[in-house]
Amino acid sequence: MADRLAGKTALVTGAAQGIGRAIAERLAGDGATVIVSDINAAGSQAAASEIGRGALAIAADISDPSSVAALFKEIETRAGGLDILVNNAAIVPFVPWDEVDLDHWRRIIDVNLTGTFIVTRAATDRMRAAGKGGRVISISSNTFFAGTPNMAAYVAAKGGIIGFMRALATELGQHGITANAVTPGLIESDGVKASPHNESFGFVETLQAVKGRGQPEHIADVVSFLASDDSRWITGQTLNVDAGMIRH
Ligand code: NAD
Ligand code: 4PL
Repeated sequence: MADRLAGKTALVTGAAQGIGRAIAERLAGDGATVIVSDINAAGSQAAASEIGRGALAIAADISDPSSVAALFKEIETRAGGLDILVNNAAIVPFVPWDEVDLDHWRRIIDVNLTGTFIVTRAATDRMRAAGKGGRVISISSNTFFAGTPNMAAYVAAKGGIIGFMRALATELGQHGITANAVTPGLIESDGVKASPHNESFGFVETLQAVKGRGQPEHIADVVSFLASDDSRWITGQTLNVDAGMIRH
């Protein structure tokens, strides 16, 4: 499937590490010009230079409208148009319900859900203006189906993303733009490895139909398909990628 994305430009948010980084690497391998964006400027620079293949690093905070406006200005100057948006950036918290206060709730909704809106607003406006269709792929989570503990605000934001992609698909289908959500199960990303979630792999594996530890590449391979022309008849959908932990 080499070069299935030749001639396309893709923006991946939260791509300095973890799942976003693996997605950026996979889309670059598919021939896309990839914009590696992250709030961590040094990390996005390092990831882009390691990925090579013309990948560009542009730092941005998805929750800050002026930062996102600057990101899209840079994309226009350095890459031209945008064909594929992968909304991956998010905070992955571990906060028991008794510690979920309003500040935490607002922060998680602001970054994980409203940040996804801010980037998607700018990206789809440009896709429409270019008149060449497009792909929006948003990384949700199977915690929305499982009701996983210690992340109530996160689970709510991830459900919001699924609803957002459904509505966006309805409104933008007429412009040849598809919008889908992907719901990974537990993945051994940089962020998870450094958090209490790292203790959950044993239990989660007992729930999986296919055994093993979820890796960022398991998600990147599916995002590659959803970014490609092969997925043109799929929109408004939620694709669960969790080794069969959830069956629905
Ligand atoms: P990670 O913490 O390893 O990486 C997340 C990246 O997002 C980091 O580089 C971080 O700097 C960046 N980021 C955070 N806030 C940002 C902001 N405001 N603006 C721009 N960038 C920002 O996380 P990960 O595990 O690779 O998760 C990636 C995505 O996958 C997230 O949407 C997460 O919710 C989702 N997900 C992860 C898992 C898992 O088990 N790892 C499971 C399901 C879904
Ligand atoms: C099953 O999205 O999907 C822990 C942490 N366990 O972030 C997730 C599962 C976590 C998940 C997630």
